[in-house]
Amino acid sequence: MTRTACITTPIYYVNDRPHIGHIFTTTLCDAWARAMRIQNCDVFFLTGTDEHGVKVEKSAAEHNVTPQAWADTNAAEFQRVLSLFQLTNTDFIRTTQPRHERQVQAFIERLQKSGALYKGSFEGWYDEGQEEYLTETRAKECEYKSSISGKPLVRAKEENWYFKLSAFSERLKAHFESQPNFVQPSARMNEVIGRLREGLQDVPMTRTNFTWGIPMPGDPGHVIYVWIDALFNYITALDYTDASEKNPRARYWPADWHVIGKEILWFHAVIWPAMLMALELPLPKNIHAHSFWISEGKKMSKSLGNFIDLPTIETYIARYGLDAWRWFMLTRGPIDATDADFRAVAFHETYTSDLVNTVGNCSSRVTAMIVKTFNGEMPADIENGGTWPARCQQAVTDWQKHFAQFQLTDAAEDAMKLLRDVDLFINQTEPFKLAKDPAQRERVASILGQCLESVRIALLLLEPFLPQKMSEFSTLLGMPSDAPWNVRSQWGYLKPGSTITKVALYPRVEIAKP
Ligand code: ME8
Repeated sequence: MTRTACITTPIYYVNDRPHIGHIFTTTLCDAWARAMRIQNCDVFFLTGTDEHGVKVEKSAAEHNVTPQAWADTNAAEFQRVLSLFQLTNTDFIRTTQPRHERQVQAFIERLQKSGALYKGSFEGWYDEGQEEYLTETRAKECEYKSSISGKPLVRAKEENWYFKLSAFSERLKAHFESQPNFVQPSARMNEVIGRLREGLQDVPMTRTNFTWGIPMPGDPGHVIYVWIDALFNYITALDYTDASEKNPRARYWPADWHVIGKEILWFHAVIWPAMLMALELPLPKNIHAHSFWISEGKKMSKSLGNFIDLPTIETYIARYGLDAWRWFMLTRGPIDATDADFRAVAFHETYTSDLVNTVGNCSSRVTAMIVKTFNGEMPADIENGGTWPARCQQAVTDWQKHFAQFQLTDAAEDAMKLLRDVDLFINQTEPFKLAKDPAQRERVASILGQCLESVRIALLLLEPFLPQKMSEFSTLLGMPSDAPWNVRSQWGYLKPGSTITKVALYPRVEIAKP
Protein backbone atom coordinates (compact mmCIF):
# COMPACT_ATOMS: atom_id res chain seq x y z
CA MET A 1 0.00 0.00 0.00
CA THR A 2 1.22 3.51 -0.75
CA ARG A 3 2.48 5.36 2.27
CA THR A 4 0.46 8.48 3.14
CA ALA A 5 2.08 11.75 4.21
CA CYS A 6 0.23 14.76 5.59
CA ILE A 7 1.55 18.24 6.31
CA THR A 8 -0.18 21.48 7.27
CA THR A 9 0.58 25.21 7.47
CA PRO A 10 -1.20 27.49 9.93
CA ILE A 11 -4.32 28.97 8.39
CA TYR A 12 -3.54 32.64 7.86
CA TYR A 13 -5.64 35.53 9.09
CA VAL A 14 -7.42 37.32 6.30
CA ASN A 15 -6.96 40.70 7.94
CA ASP A 16 -3.36 40.78 6.73
CA ARG A 17 -1.90 40.61 3.25
CA PRO A 18 0.46 37.75 2.42
CA HIS A 19 4.10 38.49 3.28
CA ILE A 20 7.42 36.69 3.69
CA GLY A 21 6.31 34.96 6.90
CA HIS A 22 3.31 33.25 5.35
CA ILE A 23 5.21 32.40 2.19
CA PHE A 24 8.10 31.02 4.22
CA THR A 25 6.00 28.58 6.23
CA THR A 26 4.08 27.46 3.16
CA THR A 27 7.33 26.98 1.23
CA LEU A 28 8.75 24.77 3.99
CA CYS A 29 5.66 22.59 3.76
CA ASP A 30 5.82 22.61 -0.02
CA ALA A 31 9.41 21.36 -0.04
CA TRP A 32 8.50 18.56 2.34
CA ALA A 33 5.42 17.65 0.31
CA ARG A 34 7.49 17.52 -2.87
CA ALA A 35 10.13 15.36 -1.19
CA MET A 36 7.46 12.91 -0.09
CA ARG A 37 5.87 12.91 -3.55
CA ILE A 38 9.09 12.07 -5.33
CA GLN A 39 9.38 9.16 -2.91
CA ASN A 40 5.98 8.08 -4.28
CA CYS A 41 4.04 8.85 -1.10
CA ASP A 42 0.36 9.72 -1.20
CA VAL A 43 0.59 13.32 0.03
CA PHE A 44 -2.00 15.65 1.55
CA PHE A 45 -0.66 19.19 1.93
CA LEU A 46 -3.09 21.57 3.56
CA THR A 47 -3.14 25.33 3.86
CA GLY A 48 -5.91 27.91 4.08
CA THR A 49 -7.28 31.00 5.74
CA ASP A 50 -8.59 31.83 9.21
CA GLU A 51 -11.56 34.10 8.63
CA HIS A 52 -13.46 34.58 11.88
CA GLY A 53 -12.90 36.70 14.97
CA VAL A 54 -12.76 40.27 16.20
CA LYS A 55 -9.72 41.25 14.16
CA VAL A 56 -11.36 40.34 10.87
CA GLU A 57 -14.64 41.95 11.96
CA LYS A 58 -12.78 45.16 12.81
CA SER A 59 -10.64 45.38 9.68
CA ALA A 60 -13.70 44.70 7.51
CA ALA A 61 -15.49 47.58 9.23
CA GLU A 62 -12.48 49.84 8.64
CA HIS A 63 -12.70 49.02 4.95
CA ASN A 64 -16.46 49.51 4.90
CA VAL A 65 -17.24 46.01 3.74
CA THR A 66 -18.90 43.00 5.34
CA PRO A 67 -16.59 40.53 7.08
CA GLN A 68 -17.46 37.91 4.46
CA ALA A 69 -16.61 40.23 1.57
CA TRP A 70 -13.35 41.16 3.29
CA ALA A 71 -12.54 37.49 3.85
CA ASP A 72 -13.35 36.65 0.21
CA THR A 73 -11.02 39.34 -1.13
CA ASN A 74 -8.10 38.40 1.08
CA ALA A 75 -8.54 34.64 0.81
CA ALA A 76 -8.39 35.09 -2.96
CA GLU A 77 -5.12 36.97 -2.53
CA PHE A 78 -3.64 34.12 -0.46
CA GLN A 79 -4.74 31.69 -3.15
CA ARG A 80 -3.22 33.81 -5.89
CA VAL A 81 0.08 33.78 -4.02
CA LEU A 82 0.06 29.99 -3.88
CA SER A 83 -0.07 29.74 -7.64
CA LEU A 84 2.38 32.60 -8.12
CA PHE A 85 4.94 30.69 -6.05
CA GLN A 86 3.95 27.33 -7.56
CA LEU A 87 3.16 25.92 -4.14
CA THR A 88 1.60 22.50 -4.43
CA ASN A 89 -1.08 22.36 -1.74
CA THR A 90 -3.71 19.67 -2.04
CA ASP A 91 -6.54 21.67 -0.48
CA PHE A 92 -7.22 25.21 0.69
CA ILE A 93 -9.56 25.42 3.64
CA ARG A 94 -11.43 28.57 4.57
CA THR A 95 -13.06 28.63 7.98
CA THR A 96 -16.18 30.29 6.58
CA GLN A 97 -16.84 27.30 4.33
CA PRO A 98 -19.94 25.31 5.28
CA ARG A 99 -17.91 22.09 5.42
CA HIS A 100 -15.79 23.62 8.17
CA GLU A 101 -18.57 25.33 10.14
CA ARG A 102 -20.76 22.26 10.14
CA GLN A 103 -18.00 19.97 11.38
CA VAL A 104 -16.73 22.38 14.04
CA GLN A 105 -20.22 22.43 15.52
CA ALA A 106 -20.35 18.64 15.40
CA PHE A 107 -16.99 18.35 17.18
CA ILE A 108 -18.03 20.89 19.81
CA GLU A 109 -21.20 18.91 20.46
CA ARG A 110 -19.06 15.84 20.95
CA LEU A 111 -16.84 17.73 23.36
CA GLN A 112 -19.94 18.82 25.25
CA LYS A 113 -21.16 15.22 25.50
CA SER A 114 -17.74 14.04 26.67
CA GLY A 115 -18.02 16.37 29.68
CA ALA A 116 -14.99 18.45 28.67
CA LEU A 117 -16.96 21.73 28.52
CA TYR A 118 -18.71 23.82 31.17
CA LYS A 119 -20.17 27.29 31.44
CA GLY A 120 -18.53 29.63 33.89
CA SER A 121 -17.34 33.15 34.42
CA PHE A 122 -13.76 34.25 34.21
CA GLU A 123 -11.64 37.28 34.80
CA GLY A 124 -8.06 37.67 33.62
CA TRP A 125 -5.39 39.46 31.61
CA TYR A 126 -6.32 39.64 27.97
CA ASP A 127 -4.13 40.41 24.94
CA GLU A 128 -6.59 41.99 22.51
CA GLY A 129 -4.32 41.74 19.48
CA GLN A 130 -3.63 38.05 20.02
CA GLU A 131 -7.14 37.33 21.32
CA GLU A 132 -5.57 35.40 24.15
CA TYR A 133 -5.82 35.30 27.96
CA LEU A 134 -2.55 35.17 29.88
CA THR A 135 -1.96 33.65 33.31
CA GLU A 136 -0.98 36.03 36.13
CA THR A 137 2.61 34.73 36.01
CA ARG A 138 2.95 35.31 32.29
CA ALA A 139 1.22 38.69 32.38
CA LYS A 140 3.70 39.77 35.05
CA GLU A 141 6.65 38.43 33.07
CA CYS A 142 5.78 40.60 30.10
CA GLU A 143 5.04 43.60 32.35
CA TYR A 144 1.34 43.50 31.54
CA LYS A 145 2.02 44.28 27.90
CA SER A 146 1.49 42.13 24.83
CA SER A 147 4.73 40.33 23.95
CA ILE A 148 3.71 40.64 20.30
CA SER A 149 2.26 44.13 19.86
CA GLY A 150 3.59 45.83 23.02
CA LYS A 151 0.11 47.16 23.78
CA PRO A 152 -1.08 47.01 27.42
CA LEU A 153 -3.01 43.92 28.44
CA VAL A 154 -6.56 44.61 29.51
CA ARG A 155 -8.47 43.19 32.46
CA ALA A 156 -11.40 41.30 30.94
CA LYS A 157 -14.32 39.42 32.44
CA GLU A 158 -16.62 37.09 30.58
CA GLU A 159 -19.24 34.46 31.09
CA ASN A 160 -18.23 31.77 28.69
CA TRP A 161 -18.07 28.18 27.79
CA TYR A 162 -14.83 26.65 28.98
CA PHE A 163 -12.74 23.75 27.89
CA LYS A 164 -11.35 21.80 30.86
CA LEU A 165 -7.74 22.03 29.77
CA SER A 166 -6.57 21.53 33.37
CA ALA A 167 -8.00 18.01 33.33
CA PHE A 168 -5.49 16.98 30.66
CA SER A 169 -2.33 18.05 32.42
CA GLU A 170 -1.14 14.55 33.35
CA ARG A 171 -1.96 13.07 29.98
CA LEU A 172 -0.13 15.85 28.20
CA LYS A 173 2.91 15.41 30.44
CA ALA A 174 2.90 11.68 29.77
CA HIS A 175 2.64 12.32 26.04
CA PHE A 176 5.61 14.70 26.01
CA GLU A 177 7.64 12.25 28.08
CA SER A 178 6.94 9.35 25.79
CA GLN A 179 7.43 11.45 22.63
CA PRO A 180 10.24 13.87 23.39
CA ASN A 181 10.40 14.86 19.71
CA PHE A 182 6.72 15.77 19.55
CA VAL A 183 7.68 19.41 19.23
CA GLN A 184 10.71 20.58 17.25
CA PRO A 185 13.17 22.23 17.73
CA SER A 186 13.90 20.79 21.18
CA ALA A 187 14.29 24.26 22.70
CA ARG A 188 10.60 24.80 21.92
CA MET A 189 9.61 21.45 23.44
CA ASN A 190 11.40 22.45 26.63
CA GLU A 191 9.51 25.75 26.75
CA VAL A 192 6.20 23.95 26.50
CA ILE A 193 7.15 21.47 29.21
CA GLY A 194 8.30 24.34 31.43
CA ARG A 195 5.04 26.20 30.98
CA LEU A 196 3.03 23.07 31.61
CA ARG A 197 4.72 22.81 35.02
CA GLU A 198 3.32 26.25 35.92
CA GLY A 199 -0.10 24.61 35.78
CA LEU A 200 -2.92 24.76 33.27
CA GLN A 201 -5.91 27.05 33.28
CA ASP A 202 -9.14 26.10 31.60
CA VAL A 203 -9.62 27.90 28.30
CA PRO A 204 -12.62 29.99 27.39
CA MET A 205 -13.86 28.61 24.11
CA THR A 206 -16.70 30.98 23.35
CA ARG A 207 -17.11 34.74 23.22
CA THR A 208 -20.08 37.04 23.44
CA ASN A 209 -18.43 40.36 22.54
CA PHE A 210 -18.70 39.86 18.78
CA THR A 211 -20.74 37.89 16.28
CA TRP A 212 -18.38 37.06 13.40
CA GLY A 213 -17.85 33.39 14.11
CA ILE A 214 -19.46 29.99 14.39
CA PRO A 215 -22.43 29.93 16.81
CA MET A 216 -22.08 27.67 19.84
CA PRO A 217 -24.41 24.70 19.32
CA GLY A 218 -27.40 25.02 21.66
CA ASP A 219 -26.33 28.46 22.93
CA PRO A 220 -26.45 30.83 19.95
CA GLY A 221 -25.68 33.97 22.00
CA HIS A 222 -22.17 32.55 22.21
CA VAL A 223 -19.73 32.45 19.33
CA ILE A 224 -16.95 29.88 19.23
CA TYR A 225 -13.61 31.48 20.01
CA VAL A 226 -11.64 31.97 16.80
CA TRP A 227 -8.69 29.86 17.95
CA ILE A 228 -10.83 26.83 18.80
CA ASP A 229 -12.62 27.16 15.46
CA ALA A 230 -9.28 27.54 13.63
CA LEU A 231 -7.50 24.54 15.14
CA PHE A 232 -10.21 22.23 13.89
CA ASN A 233 -9.35 23.12 10.28
CA TYR A 234 -6.70 20.40 10.31
CA ILE A 235 -9.35 17.72 10.56
CA THR A 236 -12.40 19.38 9.02
CA ALA A 237 -10.43 19.57 5.76
CA LEU A 238 -10.18 15.79 6.01
CA ASP A 239 -13.94 15.46 6.65
CA TYR A 240 -12.88 13.79 9.84
CA THR A 241 -16.26 13.85 11.57
CA ASP A 242 -16.35 10.61 9.63
CA ALA A 243 -13.15 8.85 10.66
CA SER A 244 -14.18 5.58 9.07
CA GLU A 245 -12.63 3.92 6.04
CA LYS A 246 -15.56 5.11 3.98
CA ASN A 247 -14.07 8.60 4.10
CA PRO A 248 -11.25 8.67 1.52
CA ARG A 249 -9.47 11.50 3.36
CA ALA A 250 -9.50 9.89 6.79
CA ARG A 251 -6.32 8.01 5.91
CA TYR A 252 -4.28 11.22 6.13
CA TRP A 253 -4.89 11.72 9.85
CA PRO A 254 -2.88 11.94 12.06
CA ALA A 255 -0.84 14.54 10.19
CA ASP A 256 2.91 13.97 10.09
CA TRP A 257 3.69 17.65 10.64
CA HIS A 258 1.94 20.78 11.75
CA VAL A 259 4.38 23.50 10.69
CA ILE A 260 3.86 26.81 12.51
CA GLY A 261 5.64 29.90 13.80
CA LYS A 262 6.83 29.84 17.41
CA GLU A 263 4.25 32.41 18.56
CA ILE A 264 1.37 29.97 18.15
CA LEU A 265 3.02 26.91 19.67
CA TRP A 266 0.96 26.76 22.86
CA PHE A 267 -2.26 26.41 20.92
CA HIS A 268 -0.81 23.63 18.80
CA ALA A 269 1.23 21.73 21.35
CA VAL A 270 -1.16 21.91 24.30
CA ILE A 271 -4.70 23.08 23.58
CA TRP A 272 -5.11 21.20 20.30
CA PRO A 273 -3.77 17.86 21.58
CA ALA A 274 -5.93 18.17 24.72
CA MET A 275 -9.05 18.70 22.60
CA LEU A 276 -8.15 15.70 20.49
CA MET A 277 -7.64 13.67 23.67
CA ALA A 278 -11.09 14.72 24.86
CA LEU A 279 -12.51 13.63 21.51
CA GLU A 280 -10.53 10.38 21.70
CA LEU A 281 -8.92 11.12 18.35
CA PRO A 282 -5.28 10.53 17.41
CA LEU A 283 -2.82 13.39 18.00
CA PRO A 284 -0.68 14.87 15.21
CA LYS A 285 2.64 13.06 14.99
CA ASN A 286 4.90 16.12 15.16
CA ILE A 287 4.91 19.88 15.37
CA HIS A 288 7.64 22.05 13.94
CA ALA A 289 7.66 25.58 15.36
CA HIS A 290 10.08 27.75 13.44
CA SER A 291 11.39 31.20 14.40
CA PHE A 292 10.95 34.55 12.67
CA TRP A 293 12.31 36.43 9.75
CA ILE A 294 13.57 39.83 10.67
CA SER A 295 14.75 42.25 7.99
CA GLU A 296 18.11 44.05 7.62
CA GLY A 297 18.77 43.46 11.33
CA LYS A 298 15.45 44.76 12.64
CA LYS A 299 12.01 43.46 13.40
CA MET A 300 9.90 43.90 10.27
CA SER A 301 7.52 46.79 10.50
CA LYS A 302 5.47 48.77 8.07
CA SER A 303 6.68 52.06 9.56
CA LEU A 304 10.39 51.16 9.26
CA GLY A 305 9.79 50.33 5.63
CA ASN A 306 11.74 47.08 5.97
CA PHE A 307 8.73 44.84 5.56
CA ILE A 308 9.29 42.01 3.09
CA ASP A 309 5.89 42.19 1.47
CA LEU A 310 4.70 40.68 -1.77
CA PRO A 311 5.88 43.47 -4.12
CA THR A 312 9.36 43.29 -2.56
CA ILE A 313 9.47 39.51 -2.96
CA GLU A 314 8.42 39.84 -6.57
CA THR A 315 11.43 42.02 -7.32
CA TYR A 316 13.69 39.24 -6.03
CA ILE A 317 11.93 36.66 -8.14
CA ALA A 318 12.12 38.81 -11.25
CA ARG A 319 15.85 39.24 -10.74
CA TYR A 320 16.97 35.84 -9.46
CA GLY A 321 14.13 33.43 -10.26
CA LEU A 322 11.76 31.42 -8.14
CA ASP A 323 14.29 28.69 -7.38
CA ALA A 324 16.61 31.29 -5.88
CA TRP A 325 13.84 32.63 -3.68
CA ARG A 326 12.98 29.14 -2.43
CA TRP A 327 16.63 28.30 -1.88
CA PHE A 328 17.16 31.32 0.35
CA MET A 329 13.95 30.58 2.30
CA LEU A 330 14.78 26.91 2.77
CA THR A 331 18.48 27.06 3.54
CA ARG A 332 18.92 30.43 5.27
CA GLY A 333 15.49 30.79 6.86
CA PRO A 334 14.56 30.73 10.57
CA ILE A 335 13.78 27.05 10.48
CA ASP A 336 15.29 26.35 13.89
CA ALA A 337 15.32 28.11 17.21
CA THR A 338 16.95 31.36 16.05
CA ASP A 339 15.50 34.19 14.03
CA ALA A 340 16.95 34.82 10.57
CA ASP A 341 17.84 38.14 9.04
CA PHE A 342 16.68 38.88 5.51
CA ARG A 343 19.42 40.94 3.89
CA ALA A 344 19.65 41.74 0.19
CA VAL A 345 23.41 41.15 0.23
CA ALA A 346 23.05 37.74 1.87
CA PHE A 347 20.43 36.79 -0.69
CA HIS A 348 22.77 37.72 -3.52
CA GLU A 349 25.76 35.92 -2.00
CA THR A 350 23.75 32.77 -1.35
CA TYR A 351 22.49 32.71 -4.90
CA THR A 352 25.96 33.18 -6.31
CA SER A 353 27.82 30.72 -4.12
CA ASP A 354 25.25 27.94 -4.00
CA LEU A 355 23.28 28.08 -7.21
CA VAL A 356 25.70 29.69 -9.66
CA ASN A 357 29.05 28.44 -8.39
CA THR A 358 28.05 25.04 -7.04
CA VAL A 359 24.86 23.61 -8.57
CA GLY A 360 25.17 25.45 -11.88
CA ASN A 361 28.91 25.22 -12.29
CA CYS A 362 29.26 21.56 -11.39
CA SER A 363 26.45 20.42 -13.67
CA SER A 364 27.54 22.55 -16.61
CA ARG A 365 31.18 21.55 -16.21
CA VAL A 366 30.39 17.84 -16.33
CA THR A 367 27.89 18.01 -19.18
CA ALA A 368 30.14 20.37 -21.20
CA MET A 369 33.07 17.96 -20.97
CA ILE A 370 30.89 15.07 -22.10
CA VAL A 371 29.60 17.09 -25.03
CA LYS A 372 33.10 18.14 -26.00
CA THR A 373 34.88 14.83 -25.50
CA PHE A 374 32.21 12.28 -26.34
CA ASN A 375 29.92 14.16 -28.66
CA GLY A 376 27.14 14.32 -26.09
CA GLU A 377 26.86 10.64 -25.40
CA MET A 378 26.97 9.14 -21.95
CA PRO A 379 30.39 7.58 -22.38
CA ALA A 380 30.88 4.72 -19.98
CA ASP A 381 29.24 1.80 -18.40
CA ILE A 382 29.38 2.96 -14.79
CA GLU A 383 28.38 -0.27 -13.16
CA ASN A 384 31.72 -0.19 -11.45
CA GLY A 385 31.57 3.35 -10.15
CA GLY A 386 34.41 3.16 -7.64
CA THR A 387 33.42 4.79 -4.35
CA TRP A 388 30.65 6.87 -5.98
CA PRO A 389 27.71 4.45 -5.77
CA ALA A 390 28.21 4.15 -2.01
CA ARG A 391 28.63 7.90 -1.56
CA CYS A 392 25.47 8.59 -3.52
CA GLN A 393 23.58 5.93 -1.60
CA GLN A 394 24.70 7.53 1.66
CA ALA A 395 23.53 10.96 0.47
CA VAL A 396 20.13 9.52 -0.46
CA THR A 397 19.75 7.77 2.90
CA ASP A 398 20.78 10.87 4.85
CA TRP A 399 18.46 13.05 2.80
CA GLN A 400 15.53 10.71 3.47
CA LYS A 401 16.27 10.70 7.17
CA HIS A 402 16.57 14.49 7.27
CA PHE A 403 13.28 15.01 5.46
CA ALA A 404 11.55 12.53 7.75
CA GLN A 405 12.75 14.62 10.71
CA PHE A 406 11.92 17.91 8.98
CA GLN A 407 15.60 18.91 8.90
CA LEU A 408 15.29 20.58 5.54
CA THR A 409 18.52 22.54 5.66
CA ASP A 410 20.46 19.36 6.39
CA ALA A 411 18.71 17.58 3.53
CA ALA A 412 19.82 20.35 1.15
CA GLU A 413 23.35 20.03 2.48
CA ASP A 414 23.38 16.27 1.75
CA ALA A 415 23.01 17.09 -1.94
CA MET A 416 25.36 20.08 -1.90
CA LYS A 417 28.11 18.01 -0.30
CA LEU A 418 27.82 15.46 -3.07
CA LEU A 419 28.24 18.22 -5.66
CA ARG A 420 31.27 19.67 -3.86
CA ASP A 421 32.78 16.18 -3.76
CA VAL A 422 32.26 15.84 -7.51
CA ASP A 423 33.98 19.19 -8.05
CA LEU A 424 36.88 18.09 -5.92
CA PHE A 425 37.13 14.79 -7.81
CA ILE A 426 37.30 16.68 -11.13
CA ASN A 427 40.01 18.96 -9.80
CA GLN A 428 42.01 15.98 -8.57
CA THR A 429 41.62 13.72 -11.61
CA GLU A 430 41.73 16.51 -14.21
CA PRO A 431 39.72 14.77 -16.95
CA PHE A 432 39.97 17.93 -19.10
CA LYS A 433 43.75 17.37 -19.28
CA LEU A 434 43.57 13.60 -19.67
CA ALA A 435 41.18 14.05 -22.57
CA LYS A 436 44.04 15.34 -24.69
CA ASP A 437 45.71 11.91 -24.56
CA PRO A 438 43.88 9.30 -26.71
CA ALA A 439 45.32 6.51 -24.57
CA GLN A 440 43.36 7.87 -21.60
CA ARG A 441 39.97 7.85 -23.30
CA GLU A 442 38.56 5.01 -21.27
CA ARG A 443 39.72 6.55 -18.02
CA VAL A 444 38.15 9.91 -18.96
CA ALA A 445 34.92 8.15 -19.92
CA SER A 446 34.78 6.44 -16.57
CA ILE A 447 35.53 9.65 -14.59
CA LEU A 448 32.90 11.67 -16.45
CA GLY A 449 30.34 8.88 -16.27
CA GLN A 450 30.76 8.69 -12.51
CA CYS A 451 30.56 12.47 -12.20
CA LEU A 452 27.42 12.74 -14.28
CA GLU A 453 25.58 10.01 -12.44
CA SER A 454 26.52 11.57 -9.09
CA VAL A 455 25.38 14.99 -10.30
CA ARG A 456 22.14 13.44 -11.48
CA ILE A 457 21.48 11.98 -8.04
CA ALA A 458 22.44 15.21 -6.26
CA LEU A 459 20.10 17.20 -8.48
CA LEU A 460 17.31 14.72 -7.88
CA LEU A 461 17.75 15.38 -4.16
CA LEU A 462 17.57 19.10 -4.85
CA GLU A 463 14.24 18.84 -6.68
CA PRO A 464 12.06 19.72 -3.66
CA PHE A 465 14.15 22.86 -3.14
CA LEU A 466 14.68 23.92 -6.76
CA PRO A 467 11.76 22.42 -8.65
CA GLN A 468 12.04 24.63 -11.74
CA LYS A 469 15.58 23.98 -12.88
CA MET A 470 15.94 20.50 -11.46
CA SER A 471 13.04 19.16 -13.46
CA GLU A 472 14.51 20.89 -16.52
CA PHE A 473 17.72 18.98 -15.87
CA SER A 474 15.91 15.65 -15.56
CA THR A 475 14.15 16.28 -18.85
CA LEU A 476 17.45 17.10 -20.55
CA LEU A 477 18.80 13.75 -19.45
CA GLY A 478 15.69 12.05 -20.77
CA MET A 479 14.73 10.92 -17.30
CA PRO A 480 10.98 10.62 -16.76
CA SER A 481 10.02 12.29 -13.50
CA ASP A 482 7.32 9.73 -12.87
CA ALA A 483 9.75 6.82 -12.69
CA PRO A 484 9.57 5.12 -9.30
CA TRP A 485 11.78 6.56 -6.59
CA ASN A 486 13.75 3.38 -5.97
CA VAL A 487 14.75 3.40 -9.63
CA ARG A 488 15.49 7.12 -9.89
CA SER A 489 17.46 7.31 -6.67
CA GLN A 490 19.68 4.40 -7.54
CA TRP A 491 23.12 4.37 -9.02
CA GLY A 492 23.18 3.32 -12.66
CA TYR A 493 19.96 4.86 -13.90
CA LEU A 494 21.86 6.67 -16.64
CA LYS A 495 22.80 4.18 -19.33
CA PRO A 496 25.75 4.38 -21.73
CA GLY A 497 24.67 5.95 -24.97
CA SER A 498 22.11 8.31 -23.38
CA THR A 499 22.16 11.72 -25.03
CA ILE A 500 23.66 14.49 -22.93
CA THR A 501 23.38 18.20 -23.67
CA LYS A 502 25.31 20.96 -21.99
CA VAL A 503 23.25 22.59 -19.26
CA ALA A 504 23.43 26.15 -18.00
CA LEU A 505 21.12 26.32 -15.01
CA TYR A 506 21.71 29.50 -13.04
CA PRO A 507 23.06 32.61 -14.75
CA ARG A 508 25.26 35.04 -12.89
CA VAL A 509 23.27 38.08 -11.74
CA GLU A 510 24.57 41.54 -10.91
CA ILE A 511 23.74 42.73 -7.43
CA ALA A 512 20.93 45.29 -7.39
CA LYS A 513 22.09 48.86 -6.71
CA PRO A 514 20.39 50.10 -3.56
O1 ME8 B 1 -1.58 33.14 13.70
N1 ME8 B 1 8.68 34.99 10.11
O2 ME8 B 1 -2.32 33.51 11.53
P1 ME8 B 1 -1.29 34.60 10.99
C1 ME8 B 1 8.32 33.73 9.87
N2 ME8 B 1 -4.61 32.42 12.10
N3 ME8 B 1 7.04 33.31 9.83
C2 ME8 B 1 6.07 34.21 10.04
C3 ME8 B 1 6.37 35.57 10.29
C4 ME8 B 1 7.76 35.96 10.31
N4 ME8 B 1 8.17 37.20 10.52
N5 ME8 B 1 5.22 36.22 10.45
C5 ME8 B 1 4.22 35.31 10.28
C6 ME8 B 1 -2.41 33.01 12.81
N6 ME8 B 1 4.73 34.09 10.03
C7 ME8 B 1 -3.60 32.11 13.02
C8 ME8 B 1 -3.15 30.67 12.90
S1 ME8 B 1 -3.63 28.04 12.88
C9 ME8 B 1 -4.81 27.00 13.40
C10 ME8 B 1 -4.23 29.64 13.14
C11 ME8 B 1 3.99 32.86 9.72
O3 ME8 B 1 -1.87 35.09 9.71
C12 ME8 B 1 4.18 31.81 10.80
O4 ME8 B 1 3.87 30.54 10.26
O5 ME8 B 1 -0.94 35.57 12.02
C13 ME8 B 1 3.11 32.19 11.79
O6 ME8 B 1 2.77 31.16 12.70
C14 ME8 B 1 1.97 32.51 10.87
O7 ME8 B 1 2.60 33.16 9.75
C15 ME8 B 1 0.93 33.41 11.53
O8 ME8 B 1 -0.02 33.73 10.57
